[in-house]
Amino acid sequence: MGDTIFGKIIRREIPADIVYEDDDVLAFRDLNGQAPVHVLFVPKRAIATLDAAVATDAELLGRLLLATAAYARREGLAEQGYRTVINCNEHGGQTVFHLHVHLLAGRQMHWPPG
Ligand code: DGP
Repeated sequence: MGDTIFGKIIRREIPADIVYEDDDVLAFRDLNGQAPVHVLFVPKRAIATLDAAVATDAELLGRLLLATAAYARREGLAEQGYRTVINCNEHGGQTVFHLHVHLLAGRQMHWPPG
């Protein structure tokens, strides 16, 4: 799998506004924020898309989601609520092929999305 801009952020080769890090996950603010809070949660070990994930990725994917939820709780976002999004491939709107969870919060979300 080719490297992406998120690989460069993980290796600190380009700057990002990092808000959370543990052994498996890095989180930083989206460059093109769509809500008052828009943070990307990225596994340090790259998986290109959700479609490319396999059974041996289950623990990493679990850690990724739990890190996202714990961050939202710590930041006081959980009670009012938030949205998490994983875009997959072209119709999903994925543009960076290093799987990531968008955490969007701080305003009312609407459904269905456009
Ligand atoms: P997606 O479309 O789901 O692949 O989301 C990719 C997101 O990544 C998009 O919302 C914009 C964001 N993004 C792209 N390049 C950079 C970057 O260099 N830095 C940061 N912080 N975010 C980026």
